[in-house]
Amino acid sequence: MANRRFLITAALPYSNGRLHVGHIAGAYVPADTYVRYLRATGADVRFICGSDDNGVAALKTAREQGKSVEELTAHFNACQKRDFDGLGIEFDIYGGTHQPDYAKTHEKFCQDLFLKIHEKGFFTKRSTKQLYDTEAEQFLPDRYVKGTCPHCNSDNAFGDQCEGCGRAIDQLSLVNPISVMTGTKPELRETIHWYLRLDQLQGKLSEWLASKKDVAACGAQWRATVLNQSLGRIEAEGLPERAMTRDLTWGVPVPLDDPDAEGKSLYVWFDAPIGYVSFTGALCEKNGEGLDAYADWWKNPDCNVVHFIGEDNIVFHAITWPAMMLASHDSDDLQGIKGEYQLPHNVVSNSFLNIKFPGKEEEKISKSRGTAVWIEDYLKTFDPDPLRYYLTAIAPESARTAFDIDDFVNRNNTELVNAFGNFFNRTMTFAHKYFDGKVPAVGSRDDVDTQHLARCEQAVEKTGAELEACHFKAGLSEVMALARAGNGYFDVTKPFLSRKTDMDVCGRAINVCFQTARTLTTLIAPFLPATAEKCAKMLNLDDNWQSWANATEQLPAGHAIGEAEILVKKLDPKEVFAE
Ligand code: B3M
Ligand code: ZN
Repeated sequence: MANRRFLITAALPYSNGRLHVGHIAGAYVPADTYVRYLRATGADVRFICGSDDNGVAALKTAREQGKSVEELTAHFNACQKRDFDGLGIEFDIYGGTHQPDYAKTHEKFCQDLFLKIHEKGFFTKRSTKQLYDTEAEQFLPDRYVKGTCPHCNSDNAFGDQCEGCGRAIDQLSLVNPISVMTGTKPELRETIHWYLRLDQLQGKLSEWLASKKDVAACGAQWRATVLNQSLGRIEAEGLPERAMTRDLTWGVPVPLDDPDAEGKSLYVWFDAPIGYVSFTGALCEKNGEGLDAYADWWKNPDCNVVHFIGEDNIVFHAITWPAMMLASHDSDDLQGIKGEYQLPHNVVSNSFLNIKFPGKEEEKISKSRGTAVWIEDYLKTFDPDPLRYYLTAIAPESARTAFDIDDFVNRNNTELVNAFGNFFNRTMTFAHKYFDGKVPAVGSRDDVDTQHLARCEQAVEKTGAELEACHFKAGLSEVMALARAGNGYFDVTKPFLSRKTDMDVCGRAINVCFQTARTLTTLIAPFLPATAEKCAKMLNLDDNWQSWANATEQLPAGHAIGEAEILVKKLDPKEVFAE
């Protein structure tokens, strides 16, 4: 397992608002968990994120808030960075597609790729009709126009995507379009754009996506939702060409020496995924390896690129972005040629998270209706790990789930506190009281002991297998099952009785409890890093305690342990609901 190489990305949040629990459940907690696990196995990993600053989303919000778009995106880039830090989501770099430190490099990467695709003949320049706001005197790309979805009839459809059904939308297909700028009815005007020939790339894309159905052959477990929304969509409807330029000046300028390109930018979904690459370059530069070292990650068949996203981003990561990379290839190979962009090893997507407040029905998370739990607010009162725990335990890995505030409190108190925390607590307390703060002697282990220790070994294997497959919820439940088994072992061996009759027997049981706690510390670390740090400190472990290979390493008899600490706080429902 040593020397595996992974480039992990988490979707670039739009820098026009704060982050809520839905964002975090979708892409960030799972990505961070995966990165931590991979590192524990010895893999060489880079973890990339940053803000998605370009396009209409930020422009629109800046206009509403009376700020410059630069000011707005810088502000939210910093807020989001703080939220991630507070949750222990540790990127190697947090860039931003239009942040001062990254914009130049980003622009260069985007323009280079655009020109390469252009040179390969995968763009058609086409004159089309687009919606134009005569009052604002501008075209209305993407979210600047709102209307009724032609697919699902939702009134919440925009010129790029429907919020109701998640489908990509051609603005001309919107029923009753309205300008978001002025509320007026737009008219059609002629404009020119560059379209990516997805129709010509469709064959290769389907072949590549179909290869992802075979887990053994491709070495990655692709989720059904991702394959359905990509391969399924291609098979059902085929791929039309899509415009990759916009009538906007906020973004990456179209790099063509052509008067028709003037005043136009690259489509935000063209530039955003390239952010992953340009931020990798910036990271390499920061690390003193030089910008070009990005290619060791992106154009190297030995590196696995894995994208973590929410379900509304599937089409862009499993179709458009791979199509852009394929269109840039000189060789005909789908993948595997050194020096060319490598298609993602996996695209891991979660469904949306609903929310349920006490005494109310489950509902969608919505900023405008105020039905969100904001990370900034959460972190003012609570530790990060209870949230990481809950969001993994209820992860919407295959379908929507709900963040239920009652359930959050309840699971924290019954699972994290009563099962996990309590096991550490009783083991630690016992050793301090009766064994002078040291791990007692092994003694002569009986079947119950050896079976329990074998159970620890199995937990390491099973948790690892689940995490390899990006089954985070299942992985966490393996760890929690081991914590409960630890309590079961404690109850069955009854050191609290044997301490009065036979200290050897008592010590033997406590020794096994310490070995279990040692294993649990490594296993919980990818999920709950702050809690695991506390465990490691209590057990007084040496520096490489996170290594997966050492998870069942035995703590020697006589090993001095640290102070007992409260691992997880009980949450008082009254206090939580007051928030
Ligand atoms: N900015 C996030 C979203 O749809 C979008 C992701 C870009 S990833 C390249 O909320
Ligand atoms: Zn719809």
